[in-house]
Amino acid sequence: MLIVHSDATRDRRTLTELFAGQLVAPFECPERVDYIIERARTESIGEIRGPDEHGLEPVLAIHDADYIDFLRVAWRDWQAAGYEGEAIPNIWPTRRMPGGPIPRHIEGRLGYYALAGETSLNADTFEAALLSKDIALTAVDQVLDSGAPAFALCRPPGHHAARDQYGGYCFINNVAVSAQRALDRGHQRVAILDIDFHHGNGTQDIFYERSDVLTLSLHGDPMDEFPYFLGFANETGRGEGEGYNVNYPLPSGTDYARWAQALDDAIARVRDFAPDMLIIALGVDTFENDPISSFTLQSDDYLDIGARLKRIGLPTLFVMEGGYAVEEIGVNAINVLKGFDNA
Ligand code: OKS
Ligand code: ZN
Repeated sequence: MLIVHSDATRDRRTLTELFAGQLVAPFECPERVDYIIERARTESIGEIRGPDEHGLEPVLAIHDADYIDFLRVAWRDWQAAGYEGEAIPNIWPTRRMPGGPIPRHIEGRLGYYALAGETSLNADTFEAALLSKDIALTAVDQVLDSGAPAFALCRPPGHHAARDQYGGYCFINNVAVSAQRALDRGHQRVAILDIDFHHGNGTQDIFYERSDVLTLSLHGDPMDEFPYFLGFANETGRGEGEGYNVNYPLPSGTDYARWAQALDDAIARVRDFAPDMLIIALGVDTFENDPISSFTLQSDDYLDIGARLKRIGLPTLFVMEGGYAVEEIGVNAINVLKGFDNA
């Protein structure tokens, strides 16, 4: 399978994540990609190529222009305010004060555009987000041109990013931008199946009122897990999109037997939809040793996941999302691709 990768993903290295009341070294770190690419080489998964620049047009087909402008200038404005740490939001337009204008001050704008507070911005963030979407777009173009599967080794991830919000380590929604690209290049229907431990809230929200993109997500029950405020089973789409969003919230401790039942149900829904292309939001934070998640999948289970996805029989794009058991992330992510290729 073709892998799209860039060493320049290493250039996003924030120093801080707000976690458990402390600033810690971010879980979403450059070494994640090192382990995956090293494993891809050892296992001879296939050609590894760099991304092509795709510009902003495919991004603006999904994200609001004012949001992208904010990402472009956020670090400059944060520094201009005299702040010395990395940029972290600390106030939000919550239930009791929604509806006002977008603030002028960077502190207010951070809260306006952030959906959560763990993710720091620094001088490298915007470029890193652009590189990540170019990796995804290069990979989706390959699938569209060849029909063969591809893996976009994106970093930072994307599935929490909404049309005008960042958070959960995500800035540009790589799977959403890729799905829209496929539609703009002539596809009628695309399915996005999110198997990351966390609910793909951004992806759901972006396509919630549309019937040309079926969104499905298997994830930790938002009653107990990030992003807490979206991802429930009764969220099935709205208007034209009614019936085109499917959530599988699963309890803490979910093992592979239970998880795979949900996967098989999701696969049946994908088949019924009969899309032209399948996009997998591939997180491996479902792994038993993941430091911030609570499912118990084991490394061999990822081979079986890949095999089940292959049997759907669709042109398939894999896009990297989460996974923080860094030393095992290479084995787990590459096992999905191996399982797919060998089925
Ligand atoms: C708050 C938890 C932050 C979790 C961010 C989730 C990142 C991820 N301490 N999304 O798929 O992996
Ligand atoms: Zn995740």
